Amino acid sequence: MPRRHPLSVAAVLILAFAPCACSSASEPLPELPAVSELPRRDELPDALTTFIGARSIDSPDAWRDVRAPELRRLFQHYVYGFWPTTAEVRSEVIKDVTIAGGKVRYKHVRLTHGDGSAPPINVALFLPPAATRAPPVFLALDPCGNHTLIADPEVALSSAWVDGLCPGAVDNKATEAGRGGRAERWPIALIVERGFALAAVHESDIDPDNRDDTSFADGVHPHYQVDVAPAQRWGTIAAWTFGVQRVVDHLVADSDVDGKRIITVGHSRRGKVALLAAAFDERIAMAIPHQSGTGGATLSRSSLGESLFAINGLFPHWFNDTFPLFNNKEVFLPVDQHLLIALVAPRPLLATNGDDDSWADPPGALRAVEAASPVYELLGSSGLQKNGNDVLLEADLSWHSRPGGHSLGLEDWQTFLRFAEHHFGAQ
Ligand code: GTR
Repeated sequence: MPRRHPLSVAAVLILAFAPCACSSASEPLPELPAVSELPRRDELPDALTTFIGARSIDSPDAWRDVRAPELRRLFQHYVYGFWPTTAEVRSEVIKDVTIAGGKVRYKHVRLTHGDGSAPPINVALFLPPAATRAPPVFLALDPCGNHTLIADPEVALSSAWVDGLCPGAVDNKATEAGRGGRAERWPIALIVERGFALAAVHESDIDPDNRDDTSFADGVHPHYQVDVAPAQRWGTIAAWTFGVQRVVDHLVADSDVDGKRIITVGHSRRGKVALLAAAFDERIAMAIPHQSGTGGATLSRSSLGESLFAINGLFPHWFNDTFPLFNNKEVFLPVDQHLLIALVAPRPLLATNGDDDSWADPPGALRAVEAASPVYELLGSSGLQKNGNDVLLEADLSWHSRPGGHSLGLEDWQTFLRFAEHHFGAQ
């Protein structure tokens, strides 16, 4: 029998708005040119020169006050779309028990947000059962539901839309047969044994990954009004980022985790979100985008891997309706992805890769972290550190590639934990 935690009484907590270094969706952007009027830039846009006025950025204050806000606006305007800056979040503890033979504490927290009309976000918090201090927490999206992360009947079965390829999926609904179906990607017992927590969220609670989103029909989109032109509306990656920020709203107020040591981690399309959320929200202390590829940690200007033409064609709902105008015209982008990495500086960031995962373009991600490093250095970090071709894993800004292809597994988590332990100390 699982042990019921003394705090298991359903408790509702209304979170105060935590200060958030988020973008403002309401600022007018009249000065940003149409895509057809942008200058060609064959080289990567320089991190330390402004787009407007070509001003040189030579101090941390100038970075924070001028260049970083400009970059966030450029990324929202030309790539991801604008999402709501804040929303009121209410947290309800649905269950708090120990599972996995007493090795893991599972706390199910349900978040409602905004006017309460949007679907709730179900957070599965997996915690060390006898922590003497609040643990750092990995925050991650998964496509198939929290019940697929560990085979335990205590974990709530998702009621949100699931892709037909998810374990146990029947007619795009989760079933009991899917329990633990993705457990090999999530070594929960190891994560908590090393003194970390994991906050997992089914991405469909925020926005189902389907093409309906081009009409903004499902997920969070119809529940929030963002006052921007249609071409700058938020796509699914921005919607997921908005949802991750609402989970951060909860985590910074939950005394069971260390709200000052939140790590966004994600694989592939969810790696894009792990990076974007950290770039826009300084409450996130570390980012580990894993095999995040195009629109993530690799360069749009890279000729390797997935092109903008491919990603915008296959996934028209991921970005805003301006980004496809750069298909085969990447050199006209006023930003590139090294600048999204730079927005995380000086917080630790590790871009992980697989040697055979050429679609996600590991060399392009290495070029991106190299080009972001001057911003880390400006902000007092040593940035990327190399010895010849070898990248020091433990540096504040790092890149790693292991043998193998496009996957998430135990070896990757060993790398994530090594990086996190180095920066946060063994727990
Ligand atoms: C691919 C897509 C990539 C990556 C990947 C994934 O098909 O082209 O950008 O996001 O899906 O999420 O697994």
